[in-house]
Amino acid sequence: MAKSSFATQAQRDDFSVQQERALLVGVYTDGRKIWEDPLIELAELTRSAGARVVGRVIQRRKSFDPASCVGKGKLEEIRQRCDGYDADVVVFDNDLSPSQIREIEKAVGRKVLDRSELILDIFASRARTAEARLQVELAQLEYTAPRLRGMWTHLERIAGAGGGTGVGAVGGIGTRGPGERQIEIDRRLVERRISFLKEKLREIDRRKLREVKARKRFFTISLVGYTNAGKSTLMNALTGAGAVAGDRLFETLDTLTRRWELGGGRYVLLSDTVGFIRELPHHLVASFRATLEEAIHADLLLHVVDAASAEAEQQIAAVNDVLTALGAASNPTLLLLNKMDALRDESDAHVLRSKYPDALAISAVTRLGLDHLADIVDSRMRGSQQLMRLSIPARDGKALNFLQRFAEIHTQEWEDGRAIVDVFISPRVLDQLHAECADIRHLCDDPR
Ligand SMILES: Nc1nc2c(ncn2[C@@H]2O[C@H](COP(=O)(O)OP(=O)(O)OP(=O)(O)O)[C@@H](O)[C@H]2O)c(=O)[nH]1
Ligand SMILES: [Mg+2]
Repeated sequence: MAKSSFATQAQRDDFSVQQERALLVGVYTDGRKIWEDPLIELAELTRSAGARVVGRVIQRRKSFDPASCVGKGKLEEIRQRCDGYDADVVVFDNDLSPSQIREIEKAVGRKVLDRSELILDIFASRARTAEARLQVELAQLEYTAPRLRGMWTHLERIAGAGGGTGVGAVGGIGTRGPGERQIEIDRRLVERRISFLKEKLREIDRRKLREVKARKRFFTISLVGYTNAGKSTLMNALTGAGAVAGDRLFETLDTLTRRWELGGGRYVLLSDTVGFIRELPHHLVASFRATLEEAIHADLLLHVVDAASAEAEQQIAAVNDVLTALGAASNPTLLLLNKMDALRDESDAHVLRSKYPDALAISAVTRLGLDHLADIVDSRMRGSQQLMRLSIPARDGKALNFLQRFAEIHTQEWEDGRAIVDVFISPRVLDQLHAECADIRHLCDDPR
């Protein structure tokens, strides 16, 4: 984007920061807990969005300035630094209101983005499937629409075409500041588009739930964790899935489910999904609910941690916050301290291990600890199974086949046209069996 001496509305309409020179600004009040270098993560996010970080400004204040977040003096300093560094865009670590953004843009003469807009920009550039695109567009409309003025031309076009689903739909739009009447038209077009997207996503949600339910006969496991913790790398190491892994934040946006063979013919279904981040914009959490549905319904969550990161503990806490927001905080979870091969200092691992004694140390790259992980998962799965004796009509091949696939048959005998089966079976699979085959008799628990 060409740099100009002051920010016009046209600049605000483009939320991409590709290849731009970015100045980062963090404003922190006394009350807020500050990490060692509070801008490390914002720098990572900016880099992941394709921009170059050219400078940083940090301000500690008693409270945020309601008009422009930072004070007047600091605004002038930011402007000077932008000139000095030849910056195109100023990225704030804080969430800003639309009027704050306008104030700051006026003062510094550059496009200003806040942290949520930056994350949305990254999501938009990564969205590949139709579902992820719809989810990102909805989040963008809900978050950025109040921050835009000149989006109506574009929306009119997509509304007229029956509603396209292109991401970036919100970017690259008209150039003028509309009057009051136009703003009213904008608002209605945005609302119409939002309800269209919501209805589409509800459809997807219903389909997802059906899929998740259909998998209920299997033991299901979801990988969750901070972005860049190594979930996709672990997924590949365990299942050979070919999930895209890379050293960028939010590499994965869609859920991928694969069979993970545990040995002895037993397997579970493993899902890899979108990574979490501290203060994940809540519009994104809401929009990505369908994608995260897998995590909510899994029998076991594997919480993958980048143990080599200096912020490992804060990241664990951030992931737990998102799980709580999704209603999955009490799901059975196993903590995995990943990247053990990359530790800078053995004592870091020692601190983490003593804080989380139940965690398992692994490396998705060197495969350290992965056999042990499979053993633990196998015993968790078996732990949910109980031994019982069932009687099934001998001619009901479907029921016997079902048992062979989803439970573990211990012994099987034939008696008066019925199969008497001692079987290790989970309560869920038993429910399923009852639902599918009418004439199942439960003879006794643990016949040993
Ligand atoms: N040294 C080392 N690097 C690892 C390990 N596991 C993953 N990585 C690296 O960490 C980076 C991120 O890995 P991903 O698997 O893409 O991480 P992710 O959790 O799927 O990230 P998102 O999809 O962005 O949420 C990649 O560069 C991997 O090569 C490990 O055990 N050791
Ligand atoms: Mg990934």
